[in-house]
Amino acid sequence: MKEKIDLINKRLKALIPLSKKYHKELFAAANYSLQSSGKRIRPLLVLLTVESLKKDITEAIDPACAIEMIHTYSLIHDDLPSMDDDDFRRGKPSLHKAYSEWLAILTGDYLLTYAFEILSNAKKLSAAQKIELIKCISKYAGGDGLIAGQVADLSWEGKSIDLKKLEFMHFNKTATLFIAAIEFGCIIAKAKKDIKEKYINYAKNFGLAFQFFNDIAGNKKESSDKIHKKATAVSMLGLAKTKKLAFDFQKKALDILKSLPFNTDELEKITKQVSEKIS
Ligand code: GRG
Repeated sequence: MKEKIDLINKRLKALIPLSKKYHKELFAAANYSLQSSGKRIRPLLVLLTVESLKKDITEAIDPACAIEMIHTYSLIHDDLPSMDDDDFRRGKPSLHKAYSEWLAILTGDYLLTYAFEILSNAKKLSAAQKIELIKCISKYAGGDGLIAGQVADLSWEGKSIDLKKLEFMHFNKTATLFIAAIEFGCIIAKAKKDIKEKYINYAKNFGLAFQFFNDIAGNKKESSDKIHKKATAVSMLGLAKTKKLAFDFQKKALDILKSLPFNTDELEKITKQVSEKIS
């Protein structure tokens, strides 16, 4: 997996070269956020899906970077004072702290827009595949996807919510980009409809497991969720029930992988990794 992370990091760097133009700080800021200690789970999922479907990953690298840019934009905007107001991200000052609030907003806007440019220019993919990729990410990152999750998260802050609302938030804030990443892999590898459906179901379960494990890890420290009195799985269900649900979703994801007629060892590995620190 390390080789693939290196490929992603190298390409991310190449896609945003440092600039000497009047607005060079935009590109410096984008690099500041992108070249950090992110785990690169979503771009890895694109590459690992393509590889499991026995296709060359070369043409998947740019679409994988596009997803990482969209994820990074969402983190930059999430950290803003008007949203979660977080001073640190990926082990260093968040972008609005290191630069300025206005530049953080514009850098997020740039990464989101640039992701679509990268998808429309992706080499070796047909026009039909590029349209499919753009349709897919527009849906999962859009108003009924990632942004819906963020609206729910902010508007329900400090309020008591039911489990249905928590699931809505988790699904949209987290599972959507996991689904988009894995669907990207299926589109690039031209997977058949029934196979694609199985991969998407795997992604949904993995994404939900990831968010539940994230809530468990966040519960240990003075997290932003606690400061903002946000409902989390742990605050609503307690630690034991949250752990059970997290491991149930992870098991379902792993069972789906096992049912696929491909070598999914690497996807299995990454699915198991997310619970390594949870006992
Ligand atoms: C601003 C539209 C918009 C959305 C923001 C990303 C997000 C939605 C909120 C951040 C807070 C949060 C806990 C979101 C759930 C998704 C999640 C766990 C993000 C962190 O993903 P990792 O752990 O991060 O993969 P790295 O830094 O490793 O890439």
